[in-house]
Amino acid sequence: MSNNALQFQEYEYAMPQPNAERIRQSIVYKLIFILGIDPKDATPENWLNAAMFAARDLMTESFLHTRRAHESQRKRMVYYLSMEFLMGRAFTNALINQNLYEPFAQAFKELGLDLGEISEHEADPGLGNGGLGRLAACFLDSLATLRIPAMGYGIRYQYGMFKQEIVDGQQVEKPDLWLDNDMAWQFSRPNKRFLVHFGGHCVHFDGKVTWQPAEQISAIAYDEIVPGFGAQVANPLRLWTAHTGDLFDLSKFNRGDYFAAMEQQQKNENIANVLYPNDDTNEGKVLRLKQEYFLVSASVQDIIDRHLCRFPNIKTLADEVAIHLNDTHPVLAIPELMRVLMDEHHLPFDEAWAMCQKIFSYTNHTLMSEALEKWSVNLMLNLLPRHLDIIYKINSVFLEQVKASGYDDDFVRRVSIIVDEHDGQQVRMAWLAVIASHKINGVAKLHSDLMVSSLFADFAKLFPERFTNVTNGVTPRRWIAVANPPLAALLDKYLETSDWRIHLDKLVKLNEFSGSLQVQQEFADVKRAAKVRLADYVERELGIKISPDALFDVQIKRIHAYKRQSMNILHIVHRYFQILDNPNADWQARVFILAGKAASAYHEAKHTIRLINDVAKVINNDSRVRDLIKVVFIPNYSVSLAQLIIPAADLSEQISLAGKEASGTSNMKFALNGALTIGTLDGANVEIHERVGDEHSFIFGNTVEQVEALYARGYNPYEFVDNDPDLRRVFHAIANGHFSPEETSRYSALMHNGDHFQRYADFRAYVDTQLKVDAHYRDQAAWRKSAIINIANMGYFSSDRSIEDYCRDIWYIKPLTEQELPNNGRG
Ligand code: 26V
Repeated sequence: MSNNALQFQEYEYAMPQPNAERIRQSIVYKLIFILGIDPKDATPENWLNAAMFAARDLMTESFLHTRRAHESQRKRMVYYLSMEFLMGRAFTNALINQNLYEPFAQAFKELGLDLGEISEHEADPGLGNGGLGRLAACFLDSLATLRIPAMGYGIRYQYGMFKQEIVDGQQVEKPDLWLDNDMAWQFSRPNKRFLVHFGGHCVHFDGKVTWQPAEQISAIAYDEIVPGFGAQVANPLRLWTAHTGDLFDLSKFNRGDYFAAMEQQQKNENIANVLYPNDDTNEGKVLRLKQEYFLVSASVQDIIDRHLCRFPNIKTLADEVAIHLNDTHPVLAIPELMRVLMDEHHLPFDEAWAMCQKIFSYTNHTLMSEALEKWSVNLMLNLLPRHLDIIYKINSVFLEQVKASGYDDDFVRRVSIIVDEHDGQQVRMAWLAVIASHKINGVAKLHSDLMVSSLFADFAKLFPERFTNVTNGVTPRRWIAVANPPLAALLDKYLETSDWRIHLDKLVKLNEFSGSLQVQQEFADVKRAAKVRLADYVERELGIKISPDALFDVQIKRIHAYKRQSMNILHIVHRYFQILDNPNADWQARVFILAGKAASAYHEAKHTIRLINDVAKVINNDSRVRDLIKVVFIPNYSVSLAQLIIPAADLSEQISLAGKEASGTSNMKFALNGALTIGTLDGANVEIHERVGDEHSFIFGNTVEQVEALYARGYNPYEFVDNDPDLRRVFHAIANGHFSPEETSRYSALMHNGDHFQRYADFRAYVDTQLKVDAHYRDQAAWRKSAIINIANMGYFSSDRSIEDYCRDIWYIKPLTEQELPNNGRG
């Protein structure tokens, strides 16, 4: 029998029919023989580790089968390049996706352990900032579930997102060494090693260009297995680490300057050290540029290697490969691929360029100018001289075409990749992405429309066919099946099928039950159980007692001025004053829950966190409020915390200034878990509202057009403050130190900051709408009905639908069919 014909089932580890008994044996085996630990001494972490090894064995089978299918079927593949993947914990997700949760739970029970408790010991790898990183993780889940030939590429940062502690009400950042308790979930691939070069200069000779770099570093792969739901397919997420190994600064080493060469080695190993904890400003730091190039250089080399293993000719690359750029962060993949095609495979510019335009596509995730990446020409010249050359060439060919089409000089200047700024010439990465990609998409209808009418208006004139929309989605596996098993059970029961997990549209049948008191009661029980779980956590971790009978009003996301957490606070303070004024009115008890991290240099956002905590301290300790309001800031927001909080929410706060939130994805997760939305007409709120209807969601505030009109006539925040006595009172209380008596001017700047995101303009509509929320909640039957209708109409927001859109409209990729995949009997 040739190697190729080996069947994995021949090996004991394959466990063709995993049952609780075999799983128990496997876990104990791993504990003793892989980890070298005596069961009598094993900690929960050790047990978890052993169980993860046991689960990984089972996934490996699907993974290798998938790889064989990719190799033999030679299907076109998509590579998803992203600087961030916020995967969340892997273990429970893997068990659920492979239909192994029950036998593992049973195996643990037989060992006298509780699976739920043990799985809480897994670290949550925070390899991303927020929405963009979590979207990438949902997409990987959908790609595997839909059997799409796909692979993710990212960086295996040693330190992910910082750990947030709250000390005296303020955010303190601590390093998060998530690899410390490494669960050995990833496969290290020491043979997948590529050199990445930096610096030096270009030599032009005989019509050819060669780049003679000054430094080199190796990228080494780790593969994380991403199991699709149903145990048929598992795709790799390939994460690169930086290793200098025996490679140094070549010139210094050659000069015999050993220590200087070693010093350089130290510096280079920093490349994969830390995730930039910024999602709102582009700082233009050298290390960040190095990280971006490190990712794309290793990935492009790997993609080409993989292609040449399957196909003999580099010229067919564009037929076999799609590369997707998750925002502009991996955009250097464009000049890198051009460089490899031209300098290493000797293709002429035109041919290489035509291939690139077929291969690349790009998603824009923000219109905010602060976050748009630009790199200084000088910096690029020092670090990536050949790439700068290529970018100049791309730009000049492009601008010639634009001129030839009759556009004026001003237009030509506006679309140029290179722009003159006060601090020198800059390369606009988004421009490069648009010029090189055959498709550019926004992430919600409104955002895609604004993208075409504002940021990329000039380009939309040139290439209208390139611009499209793919509304974001979220995976129902993690956001219902893993995060909210009781809700999953309820859906199984009333939909009479479990396959809403892969056909989320099936939720629509729930509409028929929205009026049933029985279903409403069962839903209420599920919701209450989730609220009790969260209340227990809050009491245990923060020592604050909250009642599960109160309305849980939740805003959890990155802290940013445009997301307007401070407007939420304006409402809380307003409500507080109203209760003090009218203590005997029929107030609905509420618990306000907030969580989120602020970029470490973003002072306004950090002040907002402090304000939340200062307000919480005063209100939570004011006995006159009699538990009618509690305010809780939950530290260290993460995917795992989101899984705990979202199922417990009654009300989902989506209150960004219209036009600023590209999509939002927590809005979808909340609605899917039966929370009602209070939100502005921004991002995907618009599409959620379209499906859920006016009666079952609370839309308020200015529209994009009204916001624009306010800016246009010269927005004056005091006009709103002065004309609304309620707002005036709240405003002055906060600004004058009512909540910070020890430092009365603490929030003066936060309140008098020009109100760029128009909190004061939307205040009245917001607080009035909150009263409608109370009224609706008081009618519990009506509220439960609305919650069920929310769930029923979320089918569209599955990330499976988003991925199908990408495959059909952008990547032109087809899934592996059932026949193309060997079945391992666990589907
Ligand atoms: C931006 C930057 C700017 C340069 C420096 C590093 C860095 C790192 C991350 C980002 C990401 C900002 C963009 C982002 O996360 N956008 C969010 O994407 C979500 C998924 O599409 C979307 O739902 C959110 O509305 C959008 O804010």
